[in-house]
Amino acid sequence: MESGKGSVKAVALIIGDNNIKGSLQFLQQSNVAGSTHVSGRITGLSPGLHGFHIHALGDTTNGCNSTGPHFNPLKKDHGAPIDDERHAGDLGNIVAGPDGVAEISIRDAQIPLSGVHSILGRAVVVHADPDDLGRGGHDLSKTTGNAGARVGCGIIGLQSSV
Ligand SMILES: *[C@@H]1O[C@H](CO)[C@@H](O)[C@H](O)[C@H]1NC(C)=O
Ligand SMILES: [Cu+2]
Ligand SMILES: [Zn+2]
Repeated sequence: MESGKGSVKAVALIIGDNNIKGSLQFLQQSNVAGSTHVSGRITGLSPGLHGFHIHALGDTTNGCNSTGPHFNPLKKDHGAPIDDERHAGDLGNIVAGPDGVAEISIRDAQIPLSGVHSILGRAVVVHADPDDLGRGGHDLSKTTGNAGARVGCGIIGLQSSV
């Protein structure tokens, strides 16, 4: 893919429980105003849906548990990617097949790689359970989507744009 002048690229290596690992690429293209494309794959997951978010901190001193809450610069409630009421970091769910592999391709307008709401230096986190997208009626639905344990994560770092 042509990255183009003025685009910004980032990468996150996912490491997690058991054999969970992966590599994600982030691309913000100068000619696609206000959106970032996230692509890649994560392996070693249990089959099915897994909550997938940008968390506020790039701190893995206590594994994925120290990456803080969902990235939420606009002080909103948790929701689905398509909702107005959502955390910027709410990317919904990824789905792993029977082989435990999730292929990821997400385009989202609230996760820029530049500017005051940049996600650079923060963490991408994959959870044990499905994100209920704020609709589950659980105590945690409006804060975390009740997505359970943090089974894998990686820090989003700047990559060469060349
Ligand atoms: C992270 O928190 C979970 C509870 O949500 C706990 O089971 C797990 O042991 C913690 N991991 C680390 C590395 O502290
Ligand atoms: Cu999360
Ligand atoms: Zn959230």
